[in-house]
Amino acid sequence: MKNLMMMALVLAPTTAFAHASLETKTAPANSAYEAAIRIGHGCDGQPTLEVRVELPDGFTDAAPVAKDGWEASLAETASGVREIVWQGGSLPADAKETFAITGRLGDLPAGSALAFPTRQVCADAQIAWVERAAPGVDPHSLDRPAPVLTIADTGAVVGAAHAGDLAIERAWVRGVPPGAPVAGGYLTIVNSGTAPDRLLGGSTDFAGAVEVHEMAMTNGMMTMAPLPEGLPLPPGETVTLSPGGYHLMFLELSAPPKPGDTVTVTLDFAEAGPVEVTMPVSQFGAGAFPGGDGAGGHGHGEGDAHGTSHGSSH
Ligand SMILES: [Cu+2]
Repeated sequence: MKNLMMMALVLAPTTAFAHASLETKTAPANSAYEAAIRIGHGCDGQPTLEVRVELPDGFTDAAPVAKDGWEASLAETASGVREIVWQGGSLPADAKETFAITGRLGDLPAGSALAFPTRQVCADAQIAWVERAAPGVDPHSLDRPAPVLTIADTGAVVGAAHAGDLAIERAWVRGVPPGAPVAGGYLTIVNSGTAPDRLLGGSTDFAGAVEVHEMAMTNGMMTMAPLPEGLPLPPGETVTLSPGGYHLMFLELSAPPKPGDTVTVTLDFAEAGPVEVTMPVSQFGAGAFPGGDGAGGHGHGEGDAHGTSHGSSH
């Protein structure tokens, strides 16, 4: 490792380039998190052939997001540092791409910082994005800063709630135009307990009814139907309601949710009971959580015709 560092010091150009950085730089503790690291350039004009990202303490269940043309693996260095390694691909020196790792953030204090030291390996050069700012030092003054995630103040996070062993994350409502008859809601539910629960539905003051729906292909047509028994939440599992899949259906809208607003929804669980969640309202047709951490902006969009298909089916 010492040799690698020496090479980096000798060969890294001193010009300021786009730094390797996280797409989502803040996230709440005790939540799912995708560390998507954007690589902005090669090593001194050479294509990047390998990317290694160290996994910080407090970030668990780490798994690489599959990436075309690359093979990813979890490795452990001799000193016990765990890292995700992408190999086998070649990223041109002038290309920008994202290498992502899914995982979970532990019970970390708000304001704490998790570094994801990142190394780009080229044919005969390397860049080590591993520098950490000392207290009182502006991180922008560093030549090769490590990508850093800051743990958000959970009191300020919309779209999240806890109830017993259930954690609700990234809950949002898709904005609809005035006059729309229905709207969809989406969220992730983590059941970290040992007993099953079920999401039965809910209530809110902007809709006459809140149901849990399932979407399915029937004879080549996308259809949806309420789940009469509710949505099962097996112990130890994470269940996601997302556009094109399970969703909350807000019916009989009295005030269609407007983009940029937040709405309060009480979710009804068979075991955990009622749980109130404040949900941000996205733009029309959005495919992912719009909340304040900038998530969803890197190619995971999953547009569907849900909004329009609902108009006629309800
Ligand atoms: Cu529906």
